[in-house]
Amino acid sequence: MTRSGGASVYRPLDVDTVIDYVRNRPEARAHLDTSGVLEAVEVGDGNLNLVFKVFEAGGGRSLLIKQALPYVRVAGPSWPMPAERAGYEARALALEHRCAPGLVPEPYWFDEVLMLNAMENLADQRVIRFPMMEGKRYRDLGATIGDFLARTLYATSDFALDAAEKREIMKGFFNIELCRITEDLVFTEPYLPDAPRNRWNPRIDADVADFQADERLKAEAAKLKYRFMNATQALIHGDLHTGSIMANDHDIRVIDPEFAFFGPMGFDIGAFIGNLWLSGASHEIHSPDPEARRAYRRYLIDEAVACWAAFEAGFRRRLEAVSSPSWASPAFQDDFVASVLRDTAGYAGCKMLRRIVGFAHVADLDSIEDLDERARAERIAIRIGRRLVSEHARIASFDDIVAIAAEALEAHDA
Ligand code: SR1
Ligand code: MG
Repeated sequence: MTRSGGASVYRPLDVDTVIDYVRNRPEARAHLDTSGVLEAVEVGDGNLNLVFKVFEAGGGRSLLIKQALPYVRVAGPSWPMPAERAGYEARALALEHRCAPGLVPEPYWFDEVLMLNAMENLADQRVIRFPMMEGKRYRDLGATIGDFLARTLYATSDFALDAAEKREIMKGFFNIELCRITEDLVFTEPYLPDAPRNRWNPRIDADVADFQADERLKAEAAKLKYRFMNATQALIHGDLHTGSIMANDHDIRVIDPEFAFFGPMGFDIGAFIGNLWLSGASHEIHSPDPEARRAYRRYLIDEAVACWAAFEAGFRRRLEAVSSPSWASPAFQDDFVASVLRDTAGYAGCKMLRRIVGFAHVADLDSIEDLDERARAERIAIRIGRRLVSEHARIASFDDIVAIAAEALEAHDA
C-alpha cells in the first residue's frame, strides 16, 4: 500500500481487504468513522464487477466500492475484459453528477490502480427490476428518467457544447471494449443462428429461427448498429435498463454508467422503454390475475409515456439556448427530435430481442421456471421487439410505440 492508502498494483479486493483499503484511504473519512469497527458485504448482482458495501458496525454510515475485474464476472477469466473500464465509469459518473445531481449516486473517488470507484451507498434503495417483477410501482419513474435523459444528453451534445469542447470530452470516452460488448451482444449475435454465446428457451426454437430468417428485421437491426457506432450525438449512459436504476418510494437514481460513450441519444431512451415492455411481457406470468395484470401494464405504459414526454419537454426547453445559431432552426429541431424518437423505438426493440436470444438475459423472464410459461411471455416480448426494430423508421409519435406494445400486451389480456 502507498501512504495514501492506494495499492501500488491491481488486485481484486474481498470483504476483508476492502475494509483495510477504506480505512487507509483519507477521502473515506468524510463518509465513515474509519477508526471504528467497519464491516463489508459483497453485493454485486451485475454481469461484470465486484460491488462492496462498507459500513460502520451496527448499521451506521456507509459507502460503496465498485471494482472492475479484469474479466467478465459472469463468464469468468475465460472472457478477459480490461479493468480500465472503471475509468470510463468514473468520468461518466462525474459528468452525470454535474448535469443531474440527485439523480445518480454521489461519486467520492476513483482509484486508477485498483480500478475502483467509491461512491454514495444507496442503502435504502433497491434495483427496481426485482420489485417490478412483484408489481411494485414507483411514482414518477418515467418522468424522473426522462428528466435525467434530457439533462445528460443535452448537456453533452453539440447543442450545449462548442465543437472543440465536445471533442475534448470525447477523448475520454472511446470505451472500445464495452462498446464491443454491445455491438456483439445486442446487434450482431442475436441475429446469427450459430453464435456460440447465444442461448434461449428451447420452447421458442421456432420463434427464434423465424426471426433469424427475417431479412427485413436484420437489415433494420444493421442500420441501428451502424448508427450506434457512428452517431456521436451525446455522452450516453450506454446500459440504461431497469437493473441500472435504484429507487425507493421517494428517490430514484441511475447507476452503473460504465458503458458510457458518445452515441445516439435514442439508445438510452430505448433501453429504458424496452425494459418496461420486457416487464410488461413478463407479467403475463408474474401477474396471474387478469385485472392486476392489466393494471400493471397500464402503469408501465403510463411511465413510458411520461419518460418520453419529460425527455422531449426538457430537451426542447434547453434547445431554446443552443450553443450555435445553426441549431436554432425550428424545423431542424423538430427533425432532430423526430429522429431521436425513431431511434428510441428501434433500440427498444433491439434491447428486448437480445435479452431473449443473446448471452445476457433478464430476471423478469428467466425467473419464470416453467419453460412453457416463460415461452408465453417471451413470445409477447419477441412480437414487440420485432415490430419496433422492423418499423422504427416509420414511427411518427410516441403513441405509435405505445400502440405496438399495447397490441401485443393486450392481445394476451383478453
Ligand atoms: C458481458 S456483459 C452483458 C451485459 O451486461 C450489461 O448489463 C450489459 O447490458 C451487457 O450487454
Ligand atoms: Mg451494469
